[in-house]
Amino acid sequence: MLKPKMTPTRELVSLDGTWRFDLDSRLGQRPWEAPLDTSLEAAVPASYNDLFVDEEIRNHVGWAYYQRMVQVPRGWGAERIYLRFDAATHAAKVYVDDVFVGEHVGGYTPFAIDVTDHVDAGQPFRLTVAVSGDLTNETIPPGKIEVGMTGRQSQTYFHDFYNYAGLARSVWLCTTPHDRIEDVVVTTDYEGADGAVTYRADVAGSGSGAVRVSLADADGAVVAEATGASGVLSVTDVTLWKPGSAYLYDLTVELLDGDAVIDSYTLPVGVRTVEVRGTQFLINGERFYFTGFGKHEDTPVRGKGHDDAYMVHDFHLMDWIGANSFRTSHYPYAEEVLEFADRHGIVVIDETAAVGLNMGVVGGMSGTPPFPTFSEQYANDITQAAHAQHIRELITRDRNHPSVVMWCLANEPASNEDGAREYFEPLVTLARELDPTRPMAYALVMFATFENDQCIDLFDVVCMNRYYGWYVASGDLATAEMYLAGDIKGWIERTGKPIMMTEYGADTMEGLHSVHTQVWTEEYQRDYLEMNHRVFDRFPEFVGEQIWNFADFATTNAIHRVGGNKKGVFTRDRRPKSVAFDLRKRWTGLAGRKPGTDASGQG
Ligand code: BDP
Repeated sequence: MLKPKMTPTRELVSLDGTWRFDLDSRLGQRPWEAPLDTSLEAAVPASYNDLFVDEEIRNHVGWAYYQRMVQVPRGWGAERIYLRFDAATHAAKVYVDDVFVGEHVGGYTPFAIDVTDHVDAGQPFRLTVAVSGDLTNETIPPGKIEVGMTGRQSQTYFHDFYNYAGLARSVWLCTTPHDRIEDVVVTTDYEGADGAVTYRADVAGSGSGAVRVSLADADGAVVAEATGASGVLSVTDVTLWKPGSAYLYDLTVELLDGDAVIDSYTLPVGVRTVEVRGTQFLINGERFYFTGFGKHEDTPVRGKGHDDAYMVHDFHLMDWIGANSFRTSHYPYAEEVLEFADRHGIVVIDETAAVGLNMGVVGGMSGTPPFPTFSEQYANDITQAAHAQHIRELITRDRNHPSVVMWCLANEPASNEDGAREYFEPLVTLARELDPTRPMAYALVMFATFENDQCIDLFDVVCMNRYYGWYVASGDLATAEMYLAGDIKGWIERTGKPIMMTEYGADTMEGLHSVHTQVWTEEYQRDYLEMNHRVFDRFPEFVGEQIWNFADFATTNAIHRVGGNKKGVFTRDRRPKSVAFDLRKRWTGLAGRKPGTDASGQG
């Protein structure tokens, strides 16, 4: 799906700002048919939960209504007009005046609704959006709604981060011509100094126009041209997109009627390759070592609301500390984030919202599920279909980003349980059909061992989430070190695939110190990470380290969460804990090389 933007043939109006807001339980029947009877206003983009001082709103189960008036520009009479929601978490129903115009399920991918027949150029309309943050075993991510002793509904779920809901990303009113470019797909390759950009333009409307494409370099000079809805553009003396050294071309796709340009859209393109060969992860044929973090979209007050200021600051903190990559744990992030990574050469592991497909986590440290994860009761055919739809929407949104080097199809699923393989095999097939160029992974839960995991051979890279020295062997780093080394060795022997750590971390209360080995102190976070790194550096098959987490983040109420998850290297307001300075020493200057190795990857 193309991100809306201004082009010579397209316009858009931002609908961000404050909208009328209230909960379904406080509004009458069919609230979209009149101005919402409320004095509340919610900021868009932002999750609604932390905006107000109101527990009922914060923990609401059910629909919440957003509403505003929208003025359609008067020059739009001949255009196709659509609404574009960058995200509505987790489900939305949209009304124009009294009329229901469309809906979407899935909280982190965009959707568009054609409203050409419902609005008039030069006239205002009332836009109402109902948003639901509810999670059940048939949504991705899954959750459970229960009615407790008080008679109130409450939402539980199988991940620790707070289930923020609402219009957390921008909303737009946009135009395209009726005959239009609907989508563009590019893949890139190179041989020696010659680059190749393979493109396909999907056209919608009457279907009669011809397609013309041109590729311009960063100075705006056209370096290749072609006609036809698909083809290959050759780029002599290509400048590659590299981690830490981004270079983007601009691909302009035009739909023509004779000589007249009916539609025009420009897409940034980075030429690079990604490949897994043996135990190596290669970008442009060179061994790449991931340094960085699992992150969250999470800030005070906004919740999961996208914020350009935090985005820019987070990228600069990553640069300062020497991080060359991050994982979009545990859901697709705002498109602005991927565009920024494209422009600045940061490498992204792009993850679906499938977190919590694991009944084992309910069993605590025993990992014993109360009932099988892959069963009618929990992850069933409907869940799998929802997961497939998420994969479709993620890959079709993000496949043109050079920064994205791998898809992560799930976080910590019960890949050790029966039924996991049957559940995942068709999803991997689907993902590979949608994108045959990028490696696939899932982040492995600690209960899924090299002895009992049932899925790893379907995937390309072993991504381990491991907490030795925290949840296992808490406070005993000597024992933790032995467990960790044995675990990594086991995976190497079993798979012969590249291995990386996608999560390891220790909750740390900033300002807490001790001369003794004490969990939660800043010294323990340092010693814990040092121990992990000592082990990683022993294994040539090890291709990366992403610490859990970049910053502290909001969680549900839980007795082991003191004001949220505190495994951040930065606090929630982005102040460094002391370990940040140690990491900076380890990571800066590596330029994608494994610590202790030279440019050829030799130790
Ligand atoms: C892992 C999860 C992550 C949690 C982390 C933790 O993947 O979402 O936040 O544990 O407990 O299992 O800190």
